[in-house]
Amino acid sequence: MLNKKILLSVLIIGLVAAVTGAGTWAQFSDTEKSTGNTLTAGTMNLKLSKDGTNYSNGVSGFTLDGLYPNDKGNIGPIYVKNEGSVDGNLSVTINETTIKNLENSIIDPEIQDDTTPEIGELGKHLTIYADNLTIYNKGSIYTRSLGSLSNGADTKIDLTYAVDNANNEIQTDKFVFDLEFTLNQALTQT
Ligand SMILES: [Ca+2]
Ligand SMILES: [Ca+2]
Ligand SMILES: [Ca+2]
Repeated sequence: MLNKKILLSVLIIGLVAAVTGAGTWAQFSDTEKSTGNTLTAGTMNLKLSKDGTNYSNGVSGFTLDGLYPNDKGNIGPIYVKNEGSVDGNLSVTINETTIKNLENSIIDPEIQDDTTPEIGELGKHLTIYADNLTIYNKGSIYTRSLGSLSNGADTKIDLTYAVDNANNEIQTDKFVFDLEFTLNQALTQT
């Protein structure tokens, strides 16, 4: 019995000695570095073009003349490009503060139907589409998603219009507006 206790004590002492003595043992070692790690934020830069080649930060609008009741047609194409490094989602709307309904003087045929010389009526009878999605309809504005635009990608948006069954009150009237395209970072990057 005594021998067993002595043997156990010797084993424990030996184990403690082995553990505490480990740090003092010599061993090889080597360290190397990966230097200058740098993380840089990307870019998101939407650009527009009217011909698909000369992209810039915004373009001048289109000018159409000669609209008439029940008329419809093309306003023009706008090319949009994501020149950034980050994927985005494109949307378009009309900036409400830029809308002008100009009377442009009441001419003789208008007199019978138009009693408001300060405001034009064309906007009340007009619908505007971007890729066949309504973005303006007789005074109401809509923001429309035009899909994803990955980094470096471009696409063409067709702008069209339609005039309803208006009467003489729209003659010579002008409807002026700014289009606003917005590119928002996509939640999932490819
Ligand atoms: Ca007029
Ligand atoms: Ca008027
Ligand atoms: Ca008018």
